[in-house]
Amino acid sequence: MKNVLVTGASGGIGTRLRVLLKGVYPHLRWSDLKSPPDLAAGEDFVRADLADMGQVETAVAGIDGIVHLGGFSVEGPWDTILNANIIGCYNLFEAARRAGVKRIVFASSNHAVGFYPRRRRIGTDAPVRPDSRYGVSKAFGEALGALYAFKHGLAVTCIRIGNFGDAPIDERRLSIWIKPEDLVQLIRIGLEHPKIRHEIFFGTSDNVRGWWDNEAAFRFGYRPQGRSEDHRDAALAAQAKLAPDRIGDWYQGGTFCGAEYDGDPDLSWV
Ligand code: 15L
Repeated sequence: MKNVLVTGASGGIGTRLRVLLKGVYPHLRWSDLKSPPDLAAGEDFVRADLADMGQVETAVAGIDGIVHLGGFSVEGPWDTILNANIIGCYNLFEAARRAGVKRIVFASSNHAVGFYPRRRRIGTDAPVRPDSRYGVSKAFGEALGALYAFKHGLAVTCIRIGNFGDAPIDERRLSIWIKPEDLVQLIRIGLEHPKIRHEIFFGTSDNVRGWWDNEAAFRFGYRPQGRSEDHRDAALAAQAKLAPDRIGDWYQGGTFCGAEYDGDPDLSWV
């Protein structure tokens, strides 16, 4: 990979990647709706609204591989999700195909499967169970990725990111936390491994409380370095300050599941 585009450059993960990916690829281009405030001279930035195909085409021109972080990163109104995450994701894949881009790493989310109870361990072969319109948009991106991989020959890697940060911030995040460097490892597998067609990985570190079987990622050489248990006391102390959430505490997706919930009050059989 010579020319790599990262969308969502101004978001939390994008901001961190601007540091962690420095020097990894000969040419990095960054894109977002608004320019990062600390953009350095010489950094290649293209402003693009993902909902505008023309702007996306400009952003992907001359690019070999894309890390697609762009879009709306939490639950939102349907119009917002539709434009940023559904139309935006379609525009990105379609513009990439037209431009001859070879690889896409798609930032999916744990919220594509958030409605599995925490007592269940799931692999990437479990059917999606989105916990929000946002989660549905991530399942859509994974499906779109499969279409472009198998029909058009792109190499697509979908990373169901758990919670990205320097440390897990509560009990749920002890199960789903990913250390920034571990996410970089997964992204690099997606951009560089010779045997990728369409893969789904869980974006999680080495968490003994994890709910996910990440065998697919391990097969491609992923060796996470972060261990959430090293941060257990601080995370549990933070958890103790949170109010109980009957639905959110039961399901893997947490508060995304409890929000707007008017489903079955009996959780014992799910
Ligand atoms: C996500 O997908 C979000 O982008 C992030 O803001 C967190 O809410 C994370 O999931 C999480 O589940 O902790």
